Amino acid sequence: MEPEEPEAKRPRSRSREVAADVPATANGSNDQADKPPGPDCSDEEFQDFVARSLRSTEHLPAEATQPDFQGYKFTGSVRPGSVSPQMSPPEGCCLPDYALHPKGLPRSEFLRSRTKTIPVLEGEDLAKMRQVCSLGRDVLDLAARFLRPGVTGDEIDRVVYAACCDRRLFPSPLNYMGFPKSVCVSVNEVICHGIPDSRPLEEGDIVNLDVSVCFQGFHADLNETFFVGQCDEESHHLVKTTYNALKAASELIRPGTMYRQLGAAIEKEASSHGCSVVTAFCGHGVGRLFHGPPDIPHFKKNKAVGVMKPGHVFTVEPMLNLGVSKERLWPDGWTAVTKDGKRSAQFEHSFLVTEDGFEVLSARRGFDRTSMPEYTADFFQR
Ligand SMILES: [Co+2]
Repeated sequence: MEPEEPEAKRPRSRSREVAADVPATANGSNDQADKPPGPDCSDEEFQDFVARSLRSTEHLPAEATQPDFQGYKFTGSVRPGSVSPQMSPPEGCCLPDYALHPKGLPRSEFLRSRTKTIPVLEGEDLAKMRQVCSLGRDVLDLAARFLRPGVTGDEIDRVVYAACCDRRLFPSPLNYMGFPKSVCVSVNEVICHGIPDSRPLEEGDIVNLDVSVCFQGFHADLNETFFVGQCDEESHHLVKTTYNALKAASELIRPGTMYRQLGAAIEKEASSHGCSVVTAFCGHGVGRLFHGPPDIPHFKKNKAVGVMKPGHVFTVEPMLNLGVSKERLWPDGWTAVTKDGKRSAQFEHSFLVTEDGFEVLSARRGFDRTSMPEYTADFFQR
């Protein structure tokens, strides 16, 4: 990954105006800078934060784009809304190489993944990795607090963007391989990579928020699936099983475990509860690269290479479906949906391999980091 892009090379951006409404974080010039509203702030502070997030981007050009879905046969009931224009990178953060690339190509990933060597993080690098994961957790929790019926994906995206600006984070999905937004919002039958758009969340939806952020050259990656109001029993079953599949895999993380072993634990949990596992998307190494080695498939009998060693950092992010495991891609080139239109859920953590087990780098604040807590629907109820 290329470090900081020289200021002069940056395009004069809309976010310069956006930033005017966001507390300055440079040189401690603003008291708020050190303490942007966190996920546990008071209701009043939170409302202020949301209002500021939405206000700071409302002057963006109104014209929105919609890829051509004419004649497309949808597999389920979710329909795309319109997608507002892409934001410029937040000011003052360290940009990954794809941030300003015309097609968002991550050259560093192409170069380094050829070696297949899994980096070992220690010392200052590991400290930065811990820090970015905890900041990523704050961003996810802030966005999750905002969820309710009527909120649109686009509004969630603006809240995530503002939370990143406050913390001098680059939202990793922004322009990655051309992705238009700062977060993935995947509703119901959308498996992953849903583009935030004008569709309002509805009572009974399940929604996955996949937050990835970059701080001082290190990426964090985590996601959770939430219940919007009252959801049906099947959805509760799916979300719980998916969480437990990630937890089952986590229990194998320690030095000496082969990366290919995780898939069997996930698939066992899924199939014993009548769910299927998506095979098209994998967990991955994370750190200086948003996506690096190793690949971590979530299904049994996979051929993943590598053995866990202390200092390895990677994601596990199983996607489970109520119906078949196969997916289809929307004509927008991103949105992956289930082939039969039935619902899909996902959970993801960034894990560090320690001397005798693992640390959940993206754990919720106040929870033990050496194991995942037992599933509680309340965690995810909105
Ligand atoms: Co990931």
